[in-house]
Amino acid sequence: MFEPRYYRNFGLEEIARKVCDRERLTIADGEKLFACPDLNAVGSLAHEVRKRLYGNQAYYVVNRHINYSNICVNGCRFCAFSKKKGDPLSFELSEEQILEKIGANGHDLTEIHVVGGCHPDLPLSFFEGLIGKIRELQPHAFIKAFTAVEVAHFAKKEGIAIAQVLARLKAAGVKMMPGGGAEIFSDRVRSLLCPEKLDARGWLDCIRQAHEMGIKTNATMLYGHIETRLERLEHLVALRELQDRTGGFVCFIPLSFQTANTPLGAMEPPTGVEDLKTIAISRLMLDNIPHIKAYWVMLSAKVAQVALYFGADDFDGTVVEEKIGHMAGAKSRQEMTRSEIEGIIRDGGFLPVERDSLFRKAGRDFLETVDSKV
Ligand code: V47
Ligand code: SF4
Repeated sequence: MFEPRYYRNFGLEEIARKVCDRERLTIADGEKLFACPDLNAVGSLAHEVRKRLYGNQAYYVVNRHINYSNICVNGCRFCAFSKKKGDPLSFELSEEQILEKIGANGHDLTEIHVVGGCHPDLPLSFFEGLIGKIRELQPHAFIKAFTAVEVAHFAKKEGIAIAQVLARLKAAGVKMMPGGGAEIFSDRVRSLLCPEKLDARGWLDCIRQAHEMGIKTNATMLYGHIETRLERLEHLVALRELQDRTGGFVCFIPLSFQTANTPLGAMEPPTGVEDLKTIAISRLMLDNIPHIKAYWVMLSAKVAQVALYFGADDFDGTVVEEKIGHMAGAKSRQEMTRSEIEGIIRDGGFLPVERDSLFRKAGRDFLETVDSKV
C-alpha cells in the first residue's frame, strides 16, 4: 500500500497521500476514483482505511426484519415492494401476526428492524402500541424502526411536528432508526423517480432532529438507476456534512438497485465492479461515519464477502424475511444463520464479530472505542 508508483499509474498518487495522511477527500477526488479503470487501486485504498479502523474484524448482527405493510401512498419508480390498498399483492400485518413472527425466534434476536410503506390509515398510536408490545415480548432486543420518510409521513398524517413523532416513538421504545428512504438526494433524480416522497432536505432535517434527540440512525444510498456518479458523490458529501454537525450516523449502507418488477425493469442492474467501486469510494469519502455495510440481501452473499476487502466492515445480519429487495428480484436467500454468516466471514479471511445495532459487543461500549478512531 502507498507505493506511490502504483497509484501514479492511475493519477491517484495525491489521493493516496491524502488517505495515508487522513485528509478529507473532495468531490473531485471522488470523481477521479470513479474514473479509475483499476478496481484494485481504488479498493486497496479503501481496504487500508477499513484495516486501520477494524483490523481483520468483520461485524454481523442476529436480527429480523419486519415489514408491517407494503401499502404506500407514494409510488417510487424504483420500488417493487409498495402496492396500493386493494391490490392483490398488498399486505398489512396485524399486531398479532407481527408478534407471532417475532416470537417464533425472538429469544435469539439482538435487533428487530421494523419498516413499511407510508400507510394511508394506520395512526401513530398503532405504532406506539406495537413497539410497546414488541418490547414486552423481547425486552433485550434493540428496536430499530421507521425511516425518516415514515416518520415525516406520521407527522403529516397526525398534523404534528416531526420532533413530536420522534419523541413519542422514542418513549414507546424505538432506540434507533434505519437508514432507508434517502435514495439519492439529487432533486433532479427525485423529481423523476419519487416526486411524492419526502425530499432530500426533509430527509436530512428529520434525521438531524433524531440525532439531536439522541436517536442514532443509519444512512443509505440507492445507486445504479438514473443517477450520475457525481450525484452519488454529492449524496455522500451531504451525509458527511450532517455527520460533522451531529455525529449521529452509525453505519452507511449502499443499496444496489434491484430492477425487476419496477418501471425501470428494462435497465441493467449495477455490475459487481460498480458495486465494489461504490462501496470503496463510500468508505473513502465518508471519513466520519464509522461503519460501511455490505448488505448481502442486495449484493448477493458472494459480492458482500468480497466487499469486506473493498472498505466494508459489516455484513449485516440474519434478516430472516426480506421483501423490499426480493420483490424487486433480489436472488439472495431470505435468511442466513449465524453460523453461515460466520463461515462466509471466516472464509473471506476475517474474524467474525457479533454486534448489536450500535456495534457494541456484549459487556463493553464498542462504539465509543470505534468513534474515537474515526
Ligand atoms: O428505503 C427500494 C430501498 C430501502 C429498492 O438501516 C431498494 O440498517 C434496491 O433501507 N432496489 C430499504 N433498494 C432497505 C434499507 C435497509 C436495509 C438494511 C439495513 C438498513 C439499516 C436499511 O431499500 C428503501 C429504499 O431506499 N429500495 N426499492 C430496489 N428496487
Ligand atoms: Fe413507498 Fe418506500 Fe416504496 Fe417509495 S420506496 S413507494 S416510500 S415503500
